[in-house]
Formats: sequence, C-alpha cells, structure tokens
Amino acid sequence: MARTDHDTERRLRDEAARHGQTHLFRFWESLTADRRRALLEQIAEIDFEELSRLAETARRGESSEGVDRPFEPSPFVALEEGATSTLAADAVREGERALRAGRVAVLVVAGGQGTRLGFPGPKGTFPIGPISGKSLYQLHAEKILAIERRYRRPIRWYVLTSEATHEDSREFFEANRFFGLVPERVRFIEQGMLPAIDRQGRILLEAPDRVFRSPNGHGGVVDALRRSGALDEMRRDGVDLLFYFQVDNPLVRIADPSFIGHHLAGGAEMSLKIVRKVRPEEKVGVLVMREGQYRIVEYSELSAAESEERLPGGAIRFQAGNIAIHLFSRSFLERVAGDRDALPLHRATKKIPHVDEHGVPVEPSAPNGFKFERFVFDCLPLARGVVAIEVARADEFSPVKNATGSESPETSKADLMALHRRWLAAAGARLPEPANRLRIEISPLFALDADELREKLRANEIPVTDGMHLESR
Ligand code: UD2
Repeated sequence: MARTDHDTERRLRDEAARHGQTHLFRFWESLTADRRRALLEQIAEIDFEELSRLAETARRGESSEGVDRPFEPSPFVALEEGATSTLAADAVREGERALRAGRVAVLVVAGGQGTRLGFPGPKGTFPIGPISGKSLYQLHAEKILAIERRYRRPIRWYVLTSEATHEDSREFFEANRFFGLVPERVRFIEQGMLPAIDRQGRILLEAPDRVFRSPNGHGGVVDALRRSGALDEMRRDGVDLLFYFQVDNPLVRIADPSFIGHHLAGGAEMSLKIVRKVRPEEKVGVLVMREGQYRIVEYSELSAAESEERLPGGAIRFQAGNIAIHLFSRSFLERVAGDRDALPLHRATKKIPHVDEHGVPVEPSAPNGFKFERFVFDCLPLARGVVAIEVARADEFSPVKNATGSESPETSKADLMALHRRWLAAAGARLPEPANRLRIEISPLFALDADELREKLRANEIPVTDGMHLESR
C-alpha cells in the first residue's frame, strides 16, 4: 500500500480504538489491497463521536429525539377556509404567478428501500396506473410536464435517491426517455448513508470488508441538496421555492398553486399539507405545538392514549395528520443546511444483518441493534413561519406502502380511479352504470385537475367507457 494509505490506516485505527471500535479492522489481514482501501474509505466517513453519543443515549434507554411533553394540537387552515374563501382565490393567483415566474422547483424523495411493499426495484418504478400500468415516476413526470406546459416555464426536478435506488432510478428514466421531460432538468441526488450499531454500541460490519450502512433518512435531503450544488443552482436560476413530496403517493398535486400561494401569503419558510385523522391507528405523524413551535410527532412515538384522545364532539384530538407534502423557501433550506447538526438523528431498533467475529453472515431473527435517520419534518421548529393547510384526503393522499391491505397498490389504484370519476362527474360527463364501479384513468397530460378536464370535455364530446384511459393525443 502507498504511504498515504498507511498513514490513513494508522490514523483511523487510532480513532476507532479511542471509540472502542477496533473490531472494524478484525478481518484486515485477510483483505486484498483494494478491499482494504474500500474499507478505509468507509471508515473515514464515520463520525465516531456522534455514534458514541448515540450509543450512550441508547444504553441509558433514553428516547431518541422525540418531542418532549407536554404538547398541544396545532392550529391549521381548515379545508373550508383554505379552499373557498377570497384568501383562497388570491392564493391560487399568487401561486400561479410564482409558477409563471419560474420561482418553483420540485423535489421527490425516493431513497427509501420500500421494504414493506416487497417490490424488487425502486418504488418509483412500481406500476400504479390502474389502466395504463404507468409507473409512479411516470405519473409524477407527466404532472411536471403538464405544469411546464400550462405555465410556460421549465421546472427543475430533483429526485432524491440512495445507494439502493440511484442507478436503477436513473436507468429507468433513461430507458423511458425521461417521460418527455428535458433530461437536463431532471437531477438525481444521492443521499448520505449512516452506519448501524449493535446494542453494545459496536458498529456492525455487513461483510469483512464492508461497514453496514443505511440511508440517512429523508432529512438527509437537506445536506444532499447542498452537497450536490442544487441549492446554488436554484439560487442562480432565481428559484426560491421547493415543492417536496414522497414518491409513493400517486394522488399528489405537484406544485399546487393554492399551496404555494398560502405559503407566500403566510410569510412561511416551510409549509405542510395535513389531513384530518379519522382512525387513531393511522400511520401518519401528527402536527403539534410545543412551546410555540410546530413539531411532528411520528406515529410510532405517540402513545396509544394520546392517539385515542377525543375532543368533546368526538373528533380525534391530535388530528392533524402529516402527509409529507411540503413547500420550502430556498433561503430556509440554505440556513438549515449550513448547520450540520440542525436535524437530530432518530434511533430505530432493527434486525440488522451482519457478520460475526468469524466473518460468518448472521441474519438476526430478532432486533439486534439500531439504525439512525434524520426526518425532514424536524425542520419545522427551525422555520420562522409555518403554514399548515388541510386538504381532502380522497383528493390528494393515497400512498403505496404495503403489498396488500391498507395503503397497498389495490387501495391506491381504487382511490385514483375514484378521484377521476369525481372529476368526470363534476365536468358533467355521462358515466356508464354502475358509475361507482367505472374503471377509468385520466393522464395528467390530458387533464391535470377537474377544471382542466371540464374545459377539455366542453370542447370535445368524449364518450366515457369502462376501462378507458383518457390520454392526450
Ligand atoms: C412517512 C411519515 C409519516 C407519514 C407518511 C405518509 C416519516 C418518518 N413518517 O411514513 O408520518 O407522513 O410518510 O406517507 O417520515 N425516504 C428517503 N430516504 C430515506 C428514507 C425515506 O428518500 O432515507 C423516502 C421514501 O422513499 C419515501 C418517503 O421518504 O418516499 C417516506 O418513507 P417511508 O415510506 O419509509 O415513511 P413512512 O411510511 O414510515
């Protein structure tokens, strides 16, 4: 090995030893020069101080960066107010003006491993179009294309990927010619990875020459935007707003002008859409207020008693469910990105595959250690202004999380078809009976929303049939 490699090795061995992690070099003698170098690179990226701190918190059994009690339900702009008031009409106009001025970029987080869905590729490649079989990525891409056409402005689209989804996502876009988008405006940004530790605080090795690492959570997007130069690029292009959503929600209204307008009118640095929780066990974090700051309490961190608490009228007390649709002001992201420790690391107890002291792979049957993640919603308490606005769940939120049952491809496709049936009914189209069972899909390139559909159908008499996919010709 070259001299510098030896120096690096010595330095990292010392550092590992200081933090009780000498086992990282346990298989050193059996590794080739290349594998040694690869291992050193991974070890060099480890923040030993931080992991020691996290291990200590875990050892003491303290909760990891949850929201301290007491907290209160948070206020939000209720649906009726948000959608119908004069403020609402102004908001739409203001949002459209921002879109026309090219102030808005779009970001999808797609770095998760989608373990619950049990689908081998990145979730974005999952076929979700109920008739067309279009992938989640294609549906999102077509919405962005439709917005570019409507407002006559190019839109930058950032796709947050991770080691697990980066290459496959990029290849999928390439193979599909970016679904009609201009390739230079779509950028794949890879998020960072973090090591995992066992219950004694030892960093786990996935193989004799490899540290076990997993994506650093969607909160990793802030640093990824900075490191990749995306924030600088946005600044250069005069983009000061970033619309954020999750890859698994085919109903998302990307760069919704009303949302943008409310954010601007409210002088917010970060905004979020919420839906009212109707069942205590729903898997969405809830928006709360603690000491005058907005916070999200993740569903796993809310006690059963808290999630079941009711208001006098019977509604759930902590009812503002976070559907992970946000708007960020770029300057706010720049500020958060400037402080490495702005977002805390949350600990999750997991089954983590690793090699034992003999280098033999172990697939644990019970949780054996901790993974760490940053959450994007931890930006909320840092924001100088927050707007939380309620939306109709049936119109905007139906994620694909599980292979079967709730939040599965089946429910998501059904919700998409139901939404499009409502658009058709609102446009005065005659639907064949039984209308509530009609299987129909409307391409975003045909109509992006109910209003556009009404216009299209006014201009053209189109007979609606079961199993139809309304596409742009
Ligand atoms: C998330 C929220 C939950 C609710 C729900 C709505 C968290 C912790 N919980 O639940 O409160 O809003 O979504 O659907 O956020 N991702 C990355 N990199 C990562 C991890 C995740 O890009 O390191 C992406 C992932 O690709 C997906 C999104 O973040 O698009 C959410 O991840 P998830 O499906 O694991 O989150 P979930 O369902 O626990």
